[in-house]
Amino acid sequence: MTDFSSRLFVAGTATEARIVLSPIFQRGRDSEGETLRARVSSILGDIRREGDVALLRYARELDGFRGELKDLRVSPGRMEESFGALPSEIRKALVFAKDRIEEFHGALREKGLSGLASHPGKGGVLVRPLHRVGVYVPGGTAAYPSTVLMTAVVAKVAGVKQIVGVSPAGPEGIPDAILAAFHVCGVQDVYQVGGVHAIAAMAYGTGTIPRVDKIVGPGNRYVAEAKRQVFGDVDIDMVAGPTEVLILADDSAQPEWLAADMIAQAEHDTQASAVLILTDMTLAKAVVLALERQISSLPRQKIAEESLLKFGFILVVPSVQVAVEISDLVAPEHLELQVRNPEKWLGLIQNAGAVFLGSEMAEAFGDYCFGPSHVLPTNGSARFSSPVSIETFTKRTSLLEGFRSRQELEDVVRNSALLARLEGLEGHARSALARLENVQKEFFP
Ligand code: HSO
Ligand code: ZN
Repeated sequence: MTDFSSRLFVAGTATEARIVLSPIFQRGRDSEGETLRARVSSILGDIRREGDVALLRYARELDGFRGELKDLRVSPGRMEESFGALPSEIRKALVFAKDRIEEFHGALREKGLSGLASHPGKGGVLVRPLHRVGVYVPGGTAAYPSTVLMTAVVAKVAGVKQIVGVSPAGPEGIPDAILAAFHVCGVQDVYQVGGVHAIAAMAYGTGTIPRVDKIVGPGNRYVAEAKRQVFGDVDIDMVAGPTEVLILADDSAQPEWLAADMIAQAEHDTQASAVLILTDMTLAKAVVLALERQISSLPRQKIAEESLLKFGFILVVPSVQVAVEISDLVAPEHLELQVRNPEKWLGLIQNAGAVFLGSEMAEAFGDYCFGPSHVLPTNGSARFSSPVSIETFTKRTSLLEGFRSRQELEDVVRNSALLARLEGLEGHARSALARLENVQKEFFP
């Protein structure tokens, strides 16, 4: 039986806690970085120069794909079949999740995030959906149908016209569950190709895969680096890192639920992190025991164990106030508030991808069915970025229209001309002045 008592720590202040938690800030920052960047850059260059020829070569070499170029595209019929082959309960669960995601984001759209928001005489902003978006779905044990829903459904609600899906082929092609999820979202253009070459194909376009306006979705370190490098030629949602949860608990929390939520995060990946911060040593000890008991029957025990032993922390602090300070330093992807009156603490929180209020609200609800996208900022990036939402799939155009009075026109003309001359741009000054004859005279005696 694994002993998790070594994961129990005490910290008096947020600064002390930061030192204890330092391993989680080091994740993914090792010496391999240079080599990885160079490898990614060379694959991107090959696809950019050679298009389909390089795409097929890399698909065969790196994904183990055996077909020809024309076989890269998955037929819509095949996706429908994959959906039909699932047990009816699971089909219903996919549709249930899709409906809830649609409802959640649809309600936000109704609140005025789209359309023309114009103030008379001031212009405003025009909001338009992106035309074509690429959804990347990782392969291997991180091939989640839920991620298809959490990106494609949101894009659809935002009004994106065309969604291109890519996912590595693997020995038997893209897993049926992923294809079924694409079918549920009504995505027609799916290609069995993954990795850096798939990102490159969507960023630059090849004969087979069309160029998209934005690439979204998680991926391994290569995919994350590829997204970082193509950014500028195409937009990206974020550079995703390993997933993480931070749970704040007071003595009202239940040790079994706390342990279950830590394990749920840790089972994702050996680099995943689960941090529990609480004010009660007795509860902390109960969680250690609950972890040991619960993990022993977990199918992904090995992964969860490795993750918890490296990046799992049960940290006892003097107050919820200190716990909140620590949370803001970590800026976690998921923050659970398993405390009394969670709303009371919400006001103090600045940095988190998603907050789960109250002990009833398991993070797993957010992964599947609650409604917001589970594609969230990781690795501390909640300090400056946001979850995937309809805003991810829209862009804004500024509008300038109309003056409310002649005085306003004169002021704008005169001050524009002054600033233009300050910059040595006489052409700009004249263009502004041309709009107002009598002001012009004043400037051109
Ligand atoms: N917790 C992951 C999402 C996920 N969980 C997918 C289960 N499937 C990152 O937010
Ligand atoms: Zn999850």
